[in-house]
Amino acid sequence: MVAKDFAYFSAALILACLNSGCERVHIDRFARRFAGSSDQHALDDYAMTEPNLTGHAFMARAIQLSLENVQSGRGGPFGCVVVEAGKIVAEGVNQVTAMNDPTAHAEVLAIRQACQKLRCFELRGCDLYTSCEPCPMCLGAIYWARIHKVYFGNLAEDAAKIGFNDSAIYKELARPRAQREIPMVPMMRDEALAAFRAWAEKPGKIPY
Ligand code: AZG
Ligand code: ZN
Repeated sequence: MVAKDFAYFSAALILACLNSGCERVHIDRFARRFAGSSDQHALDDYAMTEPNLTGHAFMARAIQLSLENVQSGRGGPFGCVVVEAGKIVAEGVNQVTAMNDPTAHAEVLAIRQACQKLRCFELRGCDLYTSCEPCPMCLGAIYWARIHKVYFGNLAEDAAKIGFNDSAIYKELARPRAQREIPMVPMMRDEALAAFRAWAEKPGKIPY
């Protein structure tokens, strides 16, 4: 009987805590339970209610990389880090001019490095911190890599103000194909479909 009363009392207390005032207690327990685990969603729920100080350190590193890249004369003012389980697994800076590669954006290089390091073609569970909102190319890479969450510093509009095309390309994507600045011309679809049919029917392929 005493044990039963105690159980009722505990249940009432927990419910009262969850319903009002004691959300922090619940969240702290929640966060501790998942700390160090790979359950990124649980940690994110926590991050939404508490200032994420480690997140600020990761963004500070991305911004530092962007500034150093300008000072060293290596490339554009962009830096990026990929984070897995609270640790930086890869860093990237813009190297378009240094590498003669228009795709050598900070985010693409950081994603490539992270994939090599983790020996995986996906970065599920990883977060990406970039000193500037990703351009459409990098956003595509981020989606293909299955990055979990993106944090960004400057806006694409800020990049536009100093001469980078990021937001102009976003606007292009919103236009119908035929009205884009670079003409997009469909051709030989039937022939091109052969490889797609072969892929669709291929047994044992590695889907991605
Ligand atoms: C860029 N925008 C971002 N976000 N990152 C880079 O590396 C870039 N280079 N040019 N625009
Ligand atoms: Zn980019």
